[in-house]
Amino acid sequence: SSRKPFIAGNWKMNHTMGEAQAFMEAVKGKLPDASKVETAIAAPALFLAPMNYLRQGETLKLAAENVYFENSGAFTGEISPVMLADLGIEYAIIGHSERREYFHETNEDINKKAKALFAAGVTPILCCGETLETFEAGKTAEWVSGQIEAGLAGLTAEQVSNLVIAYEPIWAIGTGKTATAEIADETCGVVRSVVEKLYGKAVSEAVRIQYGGSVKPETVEELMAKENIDGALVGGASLEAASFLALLEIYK
Ligand code: G2H
Repeated sequence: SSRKPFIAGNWKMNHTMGEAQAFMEAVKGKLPDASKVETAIAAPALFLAPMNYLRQGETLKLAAENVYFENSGAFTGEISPVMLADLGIEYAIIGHSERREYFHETNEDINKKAKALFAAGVTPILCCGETLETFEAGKTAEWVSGQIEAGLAGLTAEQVSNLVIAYEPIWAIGTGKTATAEIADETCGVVRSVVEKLYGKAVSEAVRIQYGGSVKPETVEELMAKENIDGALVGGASLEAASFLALLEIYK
């Protein structure tokens, strides 16, 4: 496809600032050509400002792992889309399954976050995915379609063209069980067909859909070769610089 692959790390709640700095120093000058692949790290909010400084001269993009949907005000502990935009942070993950599960985020919250991010000029990475129970009941397509429809409600075609969606089957997250490339591709195809139904062919062909869930340097090539998979959202295998660079080896 004409979509540029997008490999993003998701550090979750890991690393110290010292470790983050060591990572940034280790990837310096070693990222593949940005015309072949887009790369990003989603890091704890606390590290984003220093990482933004440390990445100068590199093509690495930065992402927040979460954001609130208001731009300012009495929301103790939250960070806003305009704060991210002001620093030059390009992306924010929204609706990761861990936030849905442990922090009770709803599709409605996630939709508000998507709108607020676009308004501020930050691109959302909207996550979706089903539990093992839903997968085994054969209800993956229905479940993921519902999450996407609710997450996209009220967004414009132009916004959705620029959006990144990450399909992460919950049963494959951090468990070492990667969905087979066929299953991952099939569900990413379902996501693309929902976008087509809502916004038409051109938008569905522009939207980038990542796969996430135990992606490793050994599995990335087969996944990225699939028609509907445009990138990866990688947790564990993005923490160490050597492993992150190994994920990108196929684009050297
Ligand atoms: C899925 C993924 C990153 P991991 O949550 O978003 O993590 O690659 O460790 O399964």
